Amino acid sequence: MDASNTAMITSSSHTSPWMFPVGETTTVTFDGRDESGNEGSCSLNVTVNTVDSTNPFLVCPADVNMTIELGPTEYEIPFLDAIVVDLAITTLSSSHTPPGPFPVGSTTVVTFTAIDESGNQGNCSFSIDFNIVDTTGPTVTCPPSVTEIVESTQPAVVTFDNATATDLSGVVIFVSQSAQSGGVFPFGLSTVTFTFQDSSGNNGSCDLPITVGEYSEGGSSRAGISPKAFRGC
Ligand SMILES: [Ca+2]
Ligand SMILES: [Ca+2]
Repeated sequence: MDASNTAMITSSSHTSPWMFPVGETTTVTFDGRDESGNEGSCSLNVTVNTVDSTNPFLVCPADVNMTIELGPTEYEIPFLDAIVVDLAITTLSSSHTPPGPFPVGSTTVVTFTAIDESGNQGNCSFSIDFNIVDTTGPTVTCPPSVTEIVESTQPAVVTFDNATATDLSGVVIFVSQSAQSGGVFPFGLSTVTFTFQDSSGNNGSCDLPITVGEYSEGGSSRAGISPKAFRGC
């Protein structure tokens, strides 16, 4: 505008509204002329600056709840990185690195953290749990096999030790044995079965061979027992 108050814009480098580029400075120029034909111009710089105040958005892997057999104290679990959404470049870190290993007896919470160039932070977490099952029966150890020598093909009283059992659960319950020590066993080969159970109801057993036999003619001593000299097997 000039002293005549009748100046007008004759042209401009940009018109309103104008889409200015982000992060750059653009010079806008206006040309004008008054009623006397005097021309003039002016310019201004337009700079569009961006502000990022939005936290990164993260999508974590799904929670892990894996069923495993009783035994291991830790287990390896592979998993993918979280998905990060942000308009700026972000850096991603995590509290744990796959595949672990991760402890079986407790819950592990894995947290991913993303930070954008403006320092805005976002995070997400997922958990790793193990559902422990015991499907394995106790390990049962039978006492040494027993051979009882008799003079004829008659039953014999046989004694033997008890079986022992172990289980990873730490609990073994005696269930049964098919014959008792000190009982009478028939001539020939018998089997005593010992059965134990763990706290999850799984059974384990062992079979104890009991042999009642006699020397055949020619057998002279217990130490001399052989398949050929000993009858009853
Ligand atoms: Ca951001
Ligand atoms: Ca078991």
